[in-house]
Amino acid sequence: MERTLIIVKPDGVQRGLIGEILGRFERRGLKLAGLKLMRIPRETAERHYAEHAGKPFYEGLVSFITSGAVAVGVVEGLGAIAMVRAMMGATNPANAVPGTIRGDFAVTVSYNVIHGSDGPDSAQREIALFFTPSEIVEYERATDRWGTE
Ligand code: D4T
Repeated sequence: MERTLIIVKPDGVQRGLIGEILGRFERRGLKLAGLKLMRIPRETAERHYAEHAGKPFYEGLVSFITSGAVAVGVVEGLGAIAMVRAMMGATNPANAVPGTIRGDFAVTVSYNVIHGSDGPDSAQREIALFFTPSEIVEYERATDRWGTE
């Protein structure tokens, strides 16, 4: 089992896409292990995007992600990290294939609707940044055995 962090960014929340996006993960068979609506504090955003510090788009990125409400989730499942990335589509929505979240709902890289961790290390780091251990919920769904080997 893997866990990954997703953020429905302020543009996705403003456009009423929280349910659509979370619904895609649920319908795929992935499980929500954590979920919250929040306004990200600037310090948390800076830590989240630390790898981009100094890049030309960094300031805009931090002010955008802190500009409004976001929905933050922990998504769990077999191969969840790569699966969520594939479902998100390319970072630049111009290159995102139709059927992906960005390919269906986004046009520009600055407003690309969703974030998802890009690997096991970033997933672990990002989940710890947004969720305390007690906010991650371990539970069984009656349907879990229909989607696992
Ligand atoms: P996130 O981190 O939001 O899931 O996006 P990705 O993992 O797909 O892409 P990323 O880390 O390379 O970029 C982080 C974030 O910065 C915005 N961005 C990126 C931007 O505004 N201009 C740019 O030129 C790039 C490369 C979009 C996503």
